[in-house]
Amino acid sequence: MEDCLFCRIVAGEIPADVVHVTEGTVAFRDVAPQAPVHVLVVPRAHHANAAELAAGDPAVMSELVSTAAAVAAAEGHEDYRLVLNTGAGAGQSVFHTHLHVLAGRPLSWPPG
Ligand code: IU
Repeated sequence: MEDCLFCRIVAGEIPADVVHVTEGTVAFRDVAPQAPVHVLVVPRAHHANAAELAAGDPAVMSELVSTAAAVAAAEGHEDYRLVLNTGAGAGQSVFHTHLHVLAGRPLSWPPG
C-alpha cells in the first residue's frame, strides 16, 4: 500500500534503524521508545492487524514471533514483552501489523 508508513519503511523509501531482517519480516527501532529496547517487527507484506496476518500468512505470523525472540536475545534480554495492539481503542495507530518488542526495564502488569 502506497500510503502505508510501514510498507514504505519495508521498501526502504523512509529511513529506519533496522536491526534484523528475515525473508518475511523487518525489525526496526521504534522512534518513540517506551523502554531501553523498543523494536517493531513487521511483515514485509501489508496486513492491517495480527489476526489478518495470522489468517492470511500464518508462517509469517510465526516468523514475527521468532524474529522478536532473536531481537531480544541480540539485545541481551531473556525477559521481554511482546505487544500487538489491535484497533484504535487498544492503542493501534499504524494499521500495518507490528509486534512491539519491549525490554530493558521492569515491565508492570496490567498495562495502561
Ligand atoms: P501502535 O501499536 O500502532 O500504537 O504502534 C505504532 C508505533 O509506531 C508507535 O510505538 C510509534 O512510536 C511507532 N512509529 C515509528 O516507529 N515510526 C514512525 O514514523 C511512526 C510511528 I508515525
